[in-house]
Amino acid sequence: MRLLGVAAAALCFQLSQAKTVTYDFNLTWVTANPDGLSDRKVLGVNGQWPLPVIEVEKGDQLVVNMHNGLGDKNSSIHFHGMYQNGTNNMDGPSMVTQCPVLPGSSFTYNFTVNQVGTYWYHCHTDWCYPDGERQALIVHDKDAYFNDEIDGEMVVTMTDWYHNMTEELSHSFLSPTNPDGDEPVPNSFLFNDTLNTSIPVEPSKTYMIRLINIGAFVSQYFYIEGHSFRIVEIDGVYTEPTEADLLYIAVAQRYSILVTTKSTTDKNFPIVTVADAQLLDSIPDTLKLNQTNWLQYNAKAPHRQAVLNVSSSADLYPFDDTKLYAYDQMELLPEPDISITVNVVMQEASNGEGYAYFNNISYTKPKVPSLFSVLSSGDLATNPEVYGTDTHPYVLGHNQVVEVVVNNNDTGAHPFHLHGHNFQLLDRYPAYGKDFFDYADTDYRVTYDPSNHTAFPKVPARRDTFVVPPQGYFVVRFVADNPGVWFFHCHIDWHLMQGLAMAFIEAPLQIQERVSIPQQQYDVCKAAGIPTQGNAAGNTEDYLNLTGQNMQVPI
Ligand SMILES: *[C@@H]1O[C@H](CO)[C@@H](O)[C@H](O)[C@H]1NC(C)=O
Ligand SMILES: *[C@@H]1O[C@H](CO)[C@@H](O)[C@H](O)[C@H]1NC(C)=O
Ligand SMILES: *[C@@H]1O[C@H](CO)[C@@H](O)[C@H](O)[C@H]1NC(C)=O
Ligand SMILES: *[C@@H]1O[C@H](CO)[C@@H](O)[C@H](O)[C@H]1NC(C)=O
Ligand SMILES: *[C@@H]1O[C@H](CO)[C@@H](O)[C@H](O)[C@H]1NC(C)=O
Ligand SMILES: *[C@@H]1O[C@H](CO)[C@@H](O)[C@H](O)[C@H]1NC(C)=O
Ligand SMILES: *[C@@H]1O[C@H](CO)[C@@H](O)[C@H](O)[C@H]1NC(C)=O
Ligand SMILES: *[C@@H]1O[C@H](CO)[C@@H](O)[C@H](O)[C@H]1NC(C)=O
Ligand SMILES: *[C@@H]1O[C@H](CO)[C@@H](O)[C@H](O)[C@H]1NC(C)=O
Ligand SMILES: *[C@@H]1O[C@H](CO)[C@@H](O)[C@H](O)[C@H]1NC(C)=O
Ligand SMILES: *[C@@H]1O[C@H](CO)[C@@H](O)[C@H](O)[C@H]1NC(C)=O
Ligand SMILES: *[C@@H]1O[C@H](CO)[C@@H](O)[C@H](O)[C@H]1NC(C)=O
Ligand SMILES: [Cu+2]
Repeated sequence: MRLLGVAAAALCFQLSQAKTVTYDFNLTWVTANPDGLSDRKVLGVNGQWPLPVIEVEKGDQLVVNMHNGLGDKNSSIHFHGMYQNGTNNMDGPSMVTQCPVLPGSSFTYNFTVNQVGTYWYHCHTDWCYPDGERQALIVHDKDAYFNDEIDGEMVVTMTDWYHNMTEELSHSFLSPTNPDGDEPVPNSFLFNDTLNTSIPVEPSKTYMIRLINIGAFVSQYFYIEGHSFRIVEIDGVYTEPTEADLLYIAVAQRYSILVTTKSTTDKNFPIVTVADAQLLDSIPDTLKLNQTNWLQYNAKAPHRQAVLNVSSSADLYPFDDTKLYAYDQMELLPEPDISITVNVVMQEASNGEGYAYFNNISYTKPKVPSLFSVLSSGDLATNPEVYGTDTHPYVLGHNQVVEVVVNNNDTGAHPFHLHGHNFQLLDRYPAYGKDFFDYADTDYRVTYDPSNHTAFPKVPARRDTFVVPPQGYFVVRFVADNPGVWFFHCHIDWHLMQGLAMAFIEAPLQIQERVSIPQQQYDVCKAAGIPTQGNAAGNTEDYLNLTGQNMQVPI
């Protein structure tokens, strides 16, 4: 009780200097046609789509009152990149930290934003964000080191786009007719949820452009004809200002760039995005991979389509984010207390469907959200068995240095995201560029050798989503200083559907001390018929008896 009093006093102090920013989100279906090719049902907010950009400042309390008015679809919201330090129950992934919010139920997200930069928010229940429930979340920073240099800022999203509902596509995707797990091929690619956008600019000014790939699947190359730029932020982490002219932006990644405009206004310049065709199993004739939008100096001047002088995406050599050193100079973390090595494997299971595995486990939802298992299991919470075998749980000790090595046995690149943290990138192979593509086409695979690796950088790049290259590896580290259940998963939504995920149960005894669940969240579970106590099998008598737990399809 006394401790609570102290915490409340500290909070009041904080609130006195910051404000509460409240959004009321009534989720409803609306019709949209952003590519001009097909009307479709999209997941809107208060009858509108695209969704509102959430804008806050560091220190603000963000409150999103979400009501599920969809009638026929479950939902939730994940605030991608937010640490949710002390508010793990506001993180959003269904069956990890909360129950799915059924039609007619409401869930209030409420947390303090103690970080800055470019983020996004999206549905995290049964693959619903590709249906439209995703948008930018910007945390403005009065103290950003580059503020003096910029005359204006803007946010631009990019995404793949499907004409069918995700659920409909999932039926043919996870099916014995698709044993290789070929991902549905998008129908188009959007630029800020539309096409043919002209971004008006003035001459001799510097703009910050916040770029976010809010897609379900496909990475995109980005460049602006005739302009280079400086990268200053990746995923909420300021970088040393770094000159570049071509980016590779995987789904969930963000880049803030400073673009200085020319002094003349006679021409407009194509802003070019190119979908990474390497990820696609087939490319229909109707699919336009290259998009032209414009940096518009002069509305009356021609808006010319870009002419790509490359034959395929393999000829593009994007800036490698391994080399984006963190501006705060945070040094390489020390030798890890725990090192976890997983191998990414995509293969056909015994039922003929294509699944994805970390080692031999394909993530399978527990019967009780893992956070609720932590909160109800007492001292047994430190025992990974409580969380079930196929949630692939790792229990991390408070403040341990954690290393994760991901070896990729698959020929595709995968962007891996960790909730509740960002991580340092120590090593990655092969580098962006030609090898990155060659590796997708050969039988050659390279796994990380801890006794023979290139020197780790003194100040590594840090972000919350890193790409593991085709048939290569990456090595990342983070400190377990944020008690919570944190999902670690491939951000390609199709691959998450196939089980390419695992759960870090970070400092469970500290979670029990810090996290409390508002009554409304228990009500949401009750409405969903999901228990809020027990182990992964829902057993409240014996937390080590997992009889009846959900299991993956046998390999
Ligand atoms: C949400 O929107 C629907 C459709 O407009 C409306 O029927 C419903 O009353 C709204 N619910 C809330 C809680 O605002
Ligand atoms: C974009 O421009 C192209 C070429 O001018 C045109 O065919 C297409 O309909 C436009 N699409 C949208 C959504 O404005
Ligand atoms: C919503 O979640 C509940 C509980 O997990 C489940 O039974 C139901 O099938 C889900 N509804 C939809 C439309 O997916
Ligand atoms: C949000 O959380 C703060 C801190 O716990 C609390 O004071 C406030 O009442 C909450 N607001 C809502 C709308 O739940
Ligand atoms: C997508 O929708 C179209 C039109 O309704 C339908 O013909 C097609 O079978 C659907 N595709 C998939 C993969 O579900
Ligand atoms: C992109 O879309 C968002 C949301 O609709 C809007 O707020 C923003 O201004 C757009 N960006 C540009 C550069 O037009
Ligand atoms: C993209 O641009 C390249 C280079 O001009 C061209 O070869 C290719 O056909 C384009 N692809 C599409 C789908 O427009
Ligand atoms: C493509 O054209 C740009 C200038 O328009 C040039 O800088 C670049 O080197 C060219 N790339 C190739 C592969 O020719
Ligand atoms: C890796 O992939 C190769 C080729 O697909 C396969 O032969 C091998 O068994 C895989 N290794 C593992 C550990 O799954
Ligand atoms: C260490 O790695 C390098 C580069 O991959 C390789 O050429 C070399 O043979 C390796 N050395 C040993 C002892 O494995
Ligand atoms: C979480 O908060 C604690 C202080 O309560 C701090 O030591 C830790 O660094 C924070 N972690 C993150 C990821 O913000
Ligand atoms: C484990 O739980 C199941 C029911 O959930 C029960 O039937 C079984 O007897 C229990 N096993 C042990 C060893 O207690
Ligand atoms: Cu993936």
